[in-house]
Amino acid sequence: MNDILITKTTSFFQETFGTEPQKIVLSPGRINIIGEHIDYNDGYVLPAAIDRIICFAFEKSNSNTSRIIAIDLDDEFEIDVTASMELTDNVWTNYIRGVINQMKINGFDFEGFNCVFSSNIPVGSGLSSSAALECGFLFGINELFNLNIKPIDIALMGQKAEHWVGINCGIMDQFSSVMGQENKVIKIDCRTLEYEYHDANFSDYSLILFDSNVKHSLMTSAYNERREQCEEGIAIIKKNYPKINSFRDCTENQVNSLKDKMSAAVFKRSLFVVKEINRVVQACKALDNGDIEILGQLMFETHEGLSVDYEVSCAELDMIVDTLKKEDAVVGSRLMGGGFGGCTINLIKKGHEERVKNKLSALYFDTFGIELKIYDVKIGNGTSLYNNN
Ligand code: GAF
Repeated sequence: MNDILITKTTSFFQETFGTEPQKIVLSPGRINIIGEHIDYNDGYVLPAAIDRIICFAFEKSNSNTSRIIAIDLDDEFEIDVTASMELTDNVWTNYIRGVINQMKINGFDFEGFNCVFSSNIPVGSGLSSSAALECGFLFGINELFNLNIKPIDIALMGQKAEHWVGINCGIMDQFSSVMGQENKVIKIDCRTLEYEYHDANFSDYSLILFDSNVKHSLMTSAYNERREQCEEGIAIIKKNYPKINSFRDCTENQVNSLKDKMSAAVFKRSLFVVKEINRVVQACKALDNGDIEILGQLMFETHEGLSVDYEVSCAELDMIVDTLKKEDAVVGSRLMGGGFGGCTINLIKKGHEERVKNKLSALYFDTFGIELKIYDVKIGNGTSLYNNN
């Protein structure tokens, strides 16, 4: 699949500019095993890069003008890299503008370029195509102009670009897109940015994504609101327990003791975060020990928390998880990413995948009149240069 994408992108580049690309970059989407809405709460997350990517082809344009072409959208724009960056109505271009803006703010100097890109990461499915776009683009400019930007700074600038576009996201998506390793999940400490790789060995279970194929428009505003509610929650906790600095140092009992001091929403969000941080720690141990049943159980609990306490699920995602919970062959399932649509991540006993897929697809279509999409993903490497010689 990726070979076809690389050929398509490079051929398009050659036909458009009449030259060979000077750099080709592959930038992956991500999954998250567990630890949702935890990155901006200074906790731990357990994501991984996947084998679905955006492919970019770059060359220097030898002027200040840059031309950027999104093949799949049949759209393009030109930009003067020395001009100041403004948000526009054409959303995809804002991610590029946001990255250029960040690079300039951080003092990185570069000239004009031509860039063509194409993707096989589904958009709006919770697989973080936006982080792949930001980080892959930034990685390419870094390589093209030898700017010596460290991988972690690529991730951090990508995150800032996303903030500029309007979502106050945490670091998980950009970090995993840049730092991913084949067959490894990354346990990231989002407070210190320390990280460790763990084998992504799910033993007798296959990792499968079910895409609800819905995207409820609330996402941006609700995401930012959740973040604000968590900030309010931790502020109340700190005030009452001065030794506590973040949710990870807090117990469920301590949150419960502050129920009367918090609004109902802030209380529920805070409780979810404390529980979810503990689940990530347990899940990582379970993965290391090959206890996939325990890992799966924790995933079901995460979904329940995201649905009831964090309120970022929707009827379609709840239906998928509720249906799969009744299947003996499904050991774990939960919504993945920001929520309000997109994918569930599921662990299905090997040999039962096709049966479960067929049954769920039929039921999902009967219930919502919507086609369920299915992705068998593999855990892949982070953003990298592709050598076309
Ligand atoms: C989105 C955000 F971009 C991430 O930072 C993360 O908060 C995630 O939602 C929820 O875990 O993907």
